[in-house]
Amino acid sequence: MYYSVRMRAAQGGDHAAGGRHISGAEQLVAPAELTTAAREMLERALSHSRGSADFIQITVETVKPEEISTVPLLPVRTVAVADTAAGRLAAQAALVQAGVSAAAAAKGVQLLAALPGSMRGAMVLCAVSGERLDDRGDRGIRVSRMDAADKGRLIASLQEQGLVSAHVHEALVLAAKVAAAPGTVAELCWSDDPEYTAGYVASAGGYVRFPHMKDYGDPVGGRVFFVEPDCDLAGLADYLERKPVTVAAAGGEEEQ
Ligand code: WAQ
Ligand code: MG
Repeated sequence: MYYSVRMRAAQGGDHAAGGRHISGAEQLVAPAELTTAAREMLERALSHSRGSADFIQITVETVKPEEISTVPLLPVRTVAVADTAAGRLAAQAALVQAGVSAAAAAKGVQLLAALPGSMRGAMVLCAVSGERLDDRGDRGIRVSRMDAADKGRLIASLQEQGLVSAHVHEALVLAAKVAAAPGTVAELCWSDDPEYTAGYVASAGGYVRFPHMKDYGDPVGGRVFFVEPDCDLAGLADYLERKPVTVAAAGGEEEQ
């Protein structure tokens, strides 16, 4: 048996009552890891650089092993960019490379850049027209019920590549689930943590990091999922929010 452990934290009350998003996290853990996972999420919510949370919700649910499917880990590449403007341009090029139209790629960057505050989930845009397709407002779609099949090994292999921040392995897990989803073409993300300026473009072809996607100190980040024009949005949301997924290196022998 496994547990899905999820956390969301806000300032000024519950997100649903207009609270400002502070932090969120999701893991799939074995029973022996449950209390540690929940404690670490609580600690993260209470000591976040985005501010102090006055609403924290931690949800724990059982997941049957037979419900969990495995998706491939994406290869990681970092593209050096001089500053935010260069990072956002390079990200647009990577989106086009992944199959998003130039207009939709530009629209995605513009929409994230223009956000007045961070959403707690992602917006969904048509990869051809750039039109926003979801009706979730600033809630967006929050991907959940996913984790690395072998977190220790993933973290160790990222460390070998000089990538030590938890942001990277958490984002890689999320991006792998999104890239494997039916109807997605690519994803664009940059962090909402004011001190973390990196972002990425991911698709089934890989995870491309850009060290500067926003200026240091900027607390607004977000995610855009670009989807095929005929994408079944309800099916996509159900998969992203509800389907338990572990992420494993292709050819890896991670235990389930
Ligand atoms: N599902 C959908 N959207 C999410 C989720 C989720 N589970 N978690 C976060 N978001 C959205 C939400 O709008 C946040 O404001 C935004 O993404 C940023 O979230 O390779 O740290 O957790 O160096 O701040 C990327 C680069 C780091 C990592 C991403 O995102 C690297 C990051 P954060
Ligand atoms: Mg954050």
